[in-house]
Amino acid sequence: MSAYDLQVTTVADSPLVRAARRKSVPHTPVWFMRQAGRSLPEYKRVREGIAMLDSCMRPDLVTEITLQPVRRHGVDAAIFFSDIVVPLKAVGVDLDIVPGVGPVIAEPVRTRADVERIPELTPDAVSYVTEAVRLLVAELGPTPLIGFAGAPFTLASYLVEGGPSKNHEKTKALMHGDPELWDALCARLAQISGTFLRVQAQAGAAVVQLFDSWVGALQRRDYVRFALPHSTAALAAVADLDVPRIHFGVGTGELLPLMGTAGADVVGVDYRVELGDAIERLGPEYAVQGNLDPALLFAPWEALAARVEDIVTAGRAAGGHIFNLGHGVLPTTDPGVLTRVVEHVHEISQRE
Ligand code: 1CP
Repeated sequence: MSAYDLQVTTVADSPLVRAARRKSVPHTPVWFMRQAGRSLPEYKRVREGIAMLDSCMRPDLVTEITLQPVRRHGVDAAIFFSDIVVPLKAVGVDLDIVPGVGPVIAEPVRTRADVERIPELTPDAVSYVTEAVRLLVAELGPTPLIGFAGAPFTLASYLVEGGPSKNHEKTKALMHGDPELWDALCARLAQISGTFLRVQAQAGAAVVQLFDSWVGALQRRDYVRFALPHSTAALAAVADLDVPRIHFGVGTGELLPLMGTAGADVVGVDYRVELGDAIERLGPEYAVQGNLDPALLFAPWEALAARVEDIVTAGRAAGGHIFNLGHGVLPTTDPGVLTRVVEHVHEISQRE
């Protein structure tokens, strides 16, 4: 721990929040998407016999699981343990998270009547989220908590396809076949995601991230017409709160500057784009987050360390850089390697 770390007494002054605001930092802040979960033996122990969605509704368990990677790795942020489909479950959509598969929807959404059956989200419906965030903020002290939600396109893909999809064909058929119905669905999803973000921010989350994981499946013009307005609406739900907004998707090299215009302070970059190229495409008004290939955590340390150094160096060209993976931690990752990456990022970014 450096002298600076000892002085950090508020979340607003933490390296993560400062980087998101493009202010100077004592070291490059680092956290990992999907840092809680199956790569950790302590996670597997506490989850034993408890279904994923049930665990998300238990504030004691959510608090413990969210804290596990912070204790173990010394990351610069916690991410709230939940899932992008939790608010859909909360409004009454019949869905389950099937181990090894992901979210599965009992009755996929394909008609106007299906869309009209999805109610708006009210904060009362996710009171367990408010409770868990409050518990966490008290435990975390100056370490910021990141709240999150799924973006309308990605949520719509699960709802329309009925589960995880490679090609998003039913989603695209609906989008192009009945744009009005598509907009009605996504407007409702933007309300749900926006409220979910707002609940977390009002309970004390210091930063929010909107995940549009699968939006890289769209061409630019389709992104502009069918996804961007709805992501903008979701992020606007927290615009009046003092929380920096991170926006991330996979395979979004073509979309990065557009994603910034959705209302992001920080644009998450996936590992398929060189970080320096992403920074050039985005320009100086955004901070960036990323973008180590999660599969490189399986490479020999020398190769991995060299790539970590390249990313830290490239990140200096941005107004703010938050080190992360270019997508989530893979389940078979050695957690010891993650800890070593955190230490390495901190060490090399302090050496100025
Ligand atoms: O540390 C953390 O980040 C944990 C919290 C977290 C987050 C941020 C979970 C727990 N899910 C998510 C977000 C999430 N969920 C996203 C966006 C991030 C990303 O792109 O990875 C997406 C697309 C989902 C949907 C989802 N939920 C999937 C992917 C399925 C697909 O389409 O390929 C899966 C496997 C889940 C289940 C899930 N969510 C979280 C966990 C720990 C699990 C596994 C639970 C289990 O199987 O018991």
